[in-house]
Amino acid sequence: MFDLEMIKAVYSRFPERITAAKKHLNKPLSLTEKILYAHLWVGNATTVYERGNSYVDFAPDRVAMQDATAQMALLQFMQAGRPKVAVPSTVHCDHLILAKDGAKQDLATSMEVNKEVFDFLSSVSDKYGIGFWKPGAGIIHQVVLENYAFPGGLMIGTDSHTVNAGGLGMLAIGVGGADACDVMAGLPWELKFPKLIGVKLTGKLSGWTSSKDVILKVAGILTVKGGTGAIVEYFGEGAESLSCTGKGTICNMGAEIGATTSVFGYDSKMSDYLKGTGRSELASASDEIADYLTGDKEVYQNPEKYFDQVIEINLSELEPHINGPFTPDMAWPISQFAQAVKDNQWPAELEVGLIGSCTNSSYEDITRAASIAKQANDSGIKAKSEFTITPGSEQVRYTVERDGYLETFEKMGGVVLANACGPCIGQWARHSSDPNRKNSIITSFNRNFAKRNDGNPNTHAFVASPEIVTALAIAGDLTFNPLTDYFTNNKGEKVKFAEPLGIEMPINGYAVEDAGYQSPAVDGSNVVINVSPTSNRLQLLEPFSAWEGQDLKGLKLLIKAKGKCTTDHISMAGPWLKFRGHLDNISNNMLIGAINYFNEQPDKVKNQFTGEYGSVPSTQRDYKARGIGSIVVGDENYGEGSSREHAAMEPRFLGVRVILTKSFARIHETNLKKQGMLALTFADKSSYDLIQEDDSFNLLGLTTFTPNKPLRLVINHKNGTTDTINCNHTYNGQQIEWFKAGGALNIIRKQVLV
Ligand code: MIC
Ligand code: SF4
Repeated sequence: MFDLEMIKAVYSRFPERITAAKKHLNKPLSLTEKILYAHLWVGNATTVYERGNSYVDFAPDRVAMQDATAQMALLQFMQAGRPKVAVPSTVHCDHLILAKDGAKQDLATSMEVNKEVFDFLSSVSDKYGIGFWKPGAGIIHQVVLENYAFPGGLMIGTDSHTVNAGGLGMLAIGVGGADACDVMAGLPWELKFPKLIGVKLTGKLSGWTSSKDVILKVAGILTVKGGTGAIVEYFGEGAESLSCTGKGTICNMGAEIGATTSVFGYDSKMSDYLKGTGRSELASASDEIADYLTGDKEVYQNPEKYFDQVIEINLSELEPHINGPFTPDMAWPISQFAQAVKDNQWPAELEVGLIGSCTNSSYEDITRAASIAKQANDSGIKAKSEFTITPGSEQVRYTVERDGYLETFEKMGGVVLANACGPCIGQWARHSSDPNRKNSIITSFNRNFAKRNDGNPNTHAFVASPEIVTALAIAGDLTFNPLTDYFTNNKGEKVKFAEPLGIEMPINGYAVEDAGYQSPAVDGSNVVINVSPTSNRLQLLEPFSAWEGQDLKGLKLLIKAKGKCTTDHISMAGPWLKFRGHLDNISNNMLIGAINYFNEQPDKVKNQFTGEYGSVPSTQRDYKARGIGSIVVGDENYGEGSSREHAAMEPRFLGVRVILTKSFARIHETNLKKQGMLALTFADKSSYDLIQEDDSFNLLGLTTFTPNKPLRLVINHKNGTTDTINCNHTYNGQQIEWFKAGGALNIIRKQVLV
């Protein structure tokens, strides 16, 4: 399945390109720089790229897509007019799978409900030469780690947690479907040359502390936007002591700090993992160029000199952490957590513990959590909370079942769910009497935004390592600290948990009967792709219209969003996932989670023509019908979270012209540009306060739209006064062309036609 020849070809370029880059820059290089310079589209570096400023074209080695985003990516690719994908690509069916009764039943139901979409993805994959991982095969990032990730590689994926592959020394970056479409069409992929954050790990993990705690701690330090525009590179003796899958966990959740990606240098743990997952030849190939697959010694010895920011964490002193609720960066060392629960009056009763997901379902994670579950079983007690396990891949599931660990969880009262995203993405049919009840859950997943897991805004979701989740689920109590507190066994005795014990990789090796892979047709030209015009799940795309060539006048305010506005607020997942291939239908969820600044309510905005309050999508549809464009105003880090480009395509489709915010999350900003939208920021953040509910706007300067030159926005208030402000943008020349053409895809299409 994995393409050793391709990887060897990539490796053969490393020595020359990296040596040339070092000479060019006249300094030692971090791993991040090595990988980037080895993947420049133009070959050797021709200028000095300014970190955080220069847009650079790269040539990624692979593309990975998951079912919920692949639909839009592939609908766009179908318009690009190419017979086959230009780089190895895969599709993974994982997000559309329900979590309700248990793996077997849920998988069967999901295959039936989503048949049309899975058939579409399978036939498009077949036609265009894309590897297809069937429902049940596993979660994209775990499958990629086991099969495709390689040290020194550059990959893009249509999911923000693509970054997981950094655990195997790869620069793996989450993007929107339009970016994936370009790369599959054989075009370069553009990224602003990142800033570099170095994280030096000293000491060694022990006891209850695990890799998850490293990233929970880092999230607390950097916050959800601290990594924006940067790649985080981990190094130091502590890094070398972490298992490869543990490194994957750290990189995976690095998406939560907004980092472009995170990476570890190639080491013996990675080599062991490659060998353990049937890739010994790749391990030897990596060994041969090992020096090029990690940062230079001088860089790691004097990190302050070479990184833009350096963080140091001593693993020997690191405490287990619990992060949340409602945001992944609210970090609590476990010793302070019980007090925080009390002080904030979070519900102390723990209703559900959920382990697994793309970030924490390795053999090591499962064995560590199972060592805790076993202690409950040995004490004759069951978990007080509900408890679920989502394995990351069929290979992991099969192996842990063979080795008896799933049975351990089941004995404790756990339910094994399908190898899929399930509850992590709101595909969770939670058994609850009241969908608005205030309650607490804890997961080993990544994200805990309001409503994410079960759609209930009052579910307080916390994030911790699988072993901490397991212990708390057994106690049924959020304030339980397994390091110091006692639980009661079936004899009424007070007992303390022994520390978790894990096994990095299965002693008898990984095994699987049917991994769930389908290879594409050798010649796909005869494969026909059917999309029914009456389908409510899939809709072929119509090109967006080009810019009208003039300034935008008379725009209305659609919504001024207050506070956190993640992609989950802009285009909610859960029940809406089913419309990810149907732009018109999914547009009915546009911004329904965003809080209206003027009334503090979601999905209730004023229609400036009728004066009535209605839902955001219906109000915007009314503006569209009247031929009036609009503006969405946002706060800081607008669009954080997912890579889903629906959050950009929906406003584009419904006629919003400008998104004006205090700041953007990277992937979302690019997605907006790709779709021909204007993503602008307040030159002076306090101008956010000038925006009033009945405002109309004129956006000026578009006829001379140039890089680094602000645009002017005239704000006409209802009382007849006006304010004029500067709006910054980060469009380069190429991106301005996207805007003018009405979207990047219109340009590709034109190139194909000539
Ligand atoms: C997520 O974790 O939010 C998702 C669901 O995996 C998304 C992708 C999506 O919205 O389909 C992501 O992280 O990019
Ligand atoms: Fe799936 Fe959750 Fe991982 Fe996203 S974070 S890929 S929804 S398991």
